[in-house]
Amino acid sequence: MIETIATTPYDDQKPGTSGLRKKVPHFQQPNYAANFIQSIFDAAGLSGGETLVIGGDGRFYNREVILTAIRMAAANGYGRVIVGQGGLLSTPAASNLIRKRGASGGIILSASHNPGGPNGDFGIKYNIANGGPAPEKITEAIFEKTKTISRYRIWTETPPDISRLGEAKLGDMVVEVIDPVADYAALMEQLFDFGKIRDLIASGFTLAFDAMHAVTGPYAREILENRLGAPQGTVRNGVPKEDFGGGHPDPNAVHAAELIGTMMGDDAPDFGAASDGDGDRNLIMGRGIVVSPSDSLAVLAANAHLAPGYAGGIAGVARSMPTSQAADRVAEARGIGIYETPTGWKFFGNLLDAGKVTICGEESAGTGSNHVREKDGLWAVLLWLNILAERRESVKAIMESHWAEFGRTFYQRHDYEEIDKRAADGLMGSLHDRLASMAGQRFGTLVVSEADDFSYKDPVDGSVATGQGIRIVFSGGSRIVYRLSGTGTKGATLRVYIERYEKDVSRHGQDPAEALKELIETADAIGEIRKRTGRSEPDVVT
Ligand code: G16
Repeated sequence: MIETIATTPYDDQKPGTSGLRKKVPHFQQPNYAANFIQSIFDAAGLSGGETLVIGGDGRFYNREVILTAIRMAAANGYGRVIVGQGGLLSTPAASNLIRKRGASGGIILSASHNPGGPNGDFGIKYNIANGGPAPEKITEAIFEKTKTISRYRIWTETPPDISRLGEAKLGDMVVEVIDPVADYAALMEQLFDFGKIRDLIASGFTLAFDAMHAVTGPYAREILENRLGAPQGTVRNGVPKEDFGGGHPDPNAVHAAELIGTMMGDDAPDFGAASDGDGDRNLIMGRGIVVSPSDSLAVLAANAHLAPGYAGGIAGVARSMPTSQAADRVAEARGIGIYETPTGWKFFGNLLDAGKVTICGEESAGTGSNHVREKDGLWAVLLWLNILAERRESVKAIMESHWAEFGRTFYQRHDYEEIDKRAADGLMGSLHDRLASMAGQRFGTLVVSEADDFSYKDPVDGSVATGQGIRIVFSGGSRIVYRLSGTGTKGATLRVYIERYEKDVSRHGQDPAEALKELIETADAIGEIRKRTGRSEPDVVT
């Protein structure tokens, strides 16, 4: 039976870079999740009988919200919900299912790489029929609905058991519980030469994958161990846990330090990788080398044709603005399109749908292609493995020859986490005020050639996004970018992105910190970071 429950609005349900993210206790306030889900359904313009995909990364509170979402879907006229067994679906697997099954959308419960548990983070994201994150005009419409919501609809009966595969009914709606891995693994087999990768592994090539107790564990075990023949134990931390084993499922230098340590050791495997909470991010490493996400995007763009799914070449590449320009150099050399978008995978959707680009990537450890409409951690791992299986060179050798051909773009991102929100806004506001007078200013050997606040006009639908980060470009092409994160749940996080291009091969071996020293000092001088935030060091450098 449909029940209509009276509710009152919350004023803080504006989706950020990737959906609504808050602390678990915040989501546990009365009707907080239900208000947001009803607002999604109200903004979606349903005509009845649609299919909805529902899944999440298995974090604490996942199951409760999934059961609520199923009951609300039944009461709002959906004809079918497709749910991952136990409520699990990685973000790319959900994107694939939405596309494959012709769903009108999907609800993905995740706070990505943020920590989980009763006091950790939680999130709700809505994806549209192309499988990708809802674009801004839809997230804005959802936000508008949250401001005036006065009731939500929910089915009174309990939904079927989501831990058992199969179909059952809730009212008129079918609840279909599926194996979360099967369709995704089948898609990967279509894109990559599993036979060649199997041969590589059988020849003694060694690898380690850290699933960080998050959602990719079952996917990586099935694909890497069962289908590609990597020995059991290749996948570490492979059982998803509600609190990610107390860790922070972010594949970066701080939180994947153990695997990075292994990869830098004498008996390191040939290849190492890690993924995040919901399986859309990736970290790629070789023996003695960590590949920066911006470089990984460039290498994948230059070598994708070696995998069967991209044998015809790629149409173009897109990267978020703060991502280094390494991929631009590949695109220029190959005569293919290159697009610079704001941060957020949602900005790639139109370019992918229109066939303007095949591969996209972001400095925030995300790469993906037109196979789905999300970034995809295991996809990146498999494309790297397919390239390694074809080239039979080490990761380090591949990076060195890439830099020799295209030049090296030294790159770092400095994160200042949980800083005072007012100090962060003051810092950005002051930069903004000084933009007009910036060109021509000299800082040591660096001269500012242009400075702006990045805005983007979507070439497909003409929509405009403004205020997407302060860009300071120096003559010679070096850049400093300042942005506030849109995914944090406490205070503000300032991200400072720093890059410098180096053509001279004899200088490619430098330590990035050394190669970027002058720019790093200049970033503090221009941004007045120390003075305004009281911080002398970033919390994380990636
Ligand atoms: C999300 C978005 C990405 C974005 C990243 C970082 O990733 O999907 O497009 O690059 O956040 O955003 P910010 O710099 O605003 O924190 P995820 O993996 O958290 O969903």
